[in-house]
Amino acid sequence: MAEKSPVVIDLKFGRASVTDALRNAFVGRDVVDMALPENAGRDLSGIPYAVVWKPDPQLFARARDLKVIFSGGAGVDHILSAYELPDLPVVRFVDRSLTDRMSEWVVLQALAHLRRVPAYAVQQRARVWHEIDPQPEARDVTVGIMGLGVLGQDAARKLKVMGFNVIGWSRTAKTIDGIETFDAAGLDAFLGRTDILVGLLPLTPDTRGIYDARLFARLRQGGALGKPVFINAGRGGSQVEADVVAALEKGVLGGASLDVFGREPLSPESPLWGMENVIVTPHAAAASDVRALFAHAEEQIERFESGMSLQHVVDRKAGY
Ligand code: NDP
Ligand code: OXD
Repeated sequence: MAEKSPVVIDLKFGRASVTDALRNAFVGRDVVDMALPENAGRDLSGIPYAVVWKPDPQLFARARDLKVIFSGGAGVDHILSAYELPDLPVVRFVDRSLTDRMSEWVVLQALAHLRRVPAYAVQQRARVWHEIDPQPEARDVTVGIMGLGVLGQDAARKLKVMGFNVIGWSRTAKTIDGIETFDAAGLDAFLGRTDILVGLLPLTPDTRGIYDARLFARLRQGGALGKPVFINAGRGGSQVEADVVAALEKGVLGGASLDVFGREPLSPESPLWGMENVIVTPHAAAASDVRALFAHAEEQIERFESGMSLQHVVDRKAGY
């Protein structure tokens, strides 16, 4: 019998990464891994902690003595919008490695569109040697980030290092060195200045469908890239996919990089796969490092058990 309180995990991640991370995690605690067949019908009462990513809908009813729920990712829409959750603290995953990898993806996509990577890829397939003109610099282009939380702020700083002019928009006003920011009321002004729009918003009732035709029409036309570009790694539910396709077809958008989709995996029928100015990645911008996730949960459990406050607790009313 372990001397510390047990943990239940229900993580729809790659199995190998979970098994590997469990070897050195939660020392002194029993871990009930719901992916193992022998735990299917197990009594989950008396377990105070759950670490979950897209868990079984029955989990929260079965684990009725939970005290804290840990999200396996930075986003919490996978549980807040899909389950009748008990009124417990939900802690989201905030992690250096996840943040760094998201910023790598965002900077990569912004540079790819700046340096015409999709167009050169087409030329390469056709064995065409042709230098595309003009070649704007990062400093000629304004990247506007929607969502200035942990991920948005880090991406903003790293885009700035690459030379982009960076502005940002969030629900509440922010002060970030070297970056002009806009609050909710400043959306029009923000969009009118944006050449590359980066979506790093959580999915909530307020942000569902926010990237739609009306929004794309308000982005700056005729900037250094000619037409605006849309990059989204927040959540697919925030984009109206038909509007993204239409905006690309009509030339309201000049290109897009999409990591997230309303329905994942993206349907093989989606026109987005075949569009030459679109880069699609399979919700891979910043996957959770499972070892880091367990270390974060352990740290928060230690805090909780020693009477300190939990960190990164979700505001259930705001939805993130
Ligand atoms: P945070 O909670 O730290 O930041 C969220 C930001 O969005 C805040 O600036 C917040 O404003 C802003 N925001 C929320 N609602 C609104 C609104 N209605 N209007 C304007 N701004 C709003 O989250 P993170 O930065 O850690 O993560 C952001 C999202 O990235 C996650 O929720 C997840 O969906 C996604 N993600 C995607 C991954 C991938 O691999 N594709 C990996 C990890 C995360 P304010 O500052 O005023 O509160
Ligand atoms: C997350 C994600 O929310 O990977 O962490 O989408």
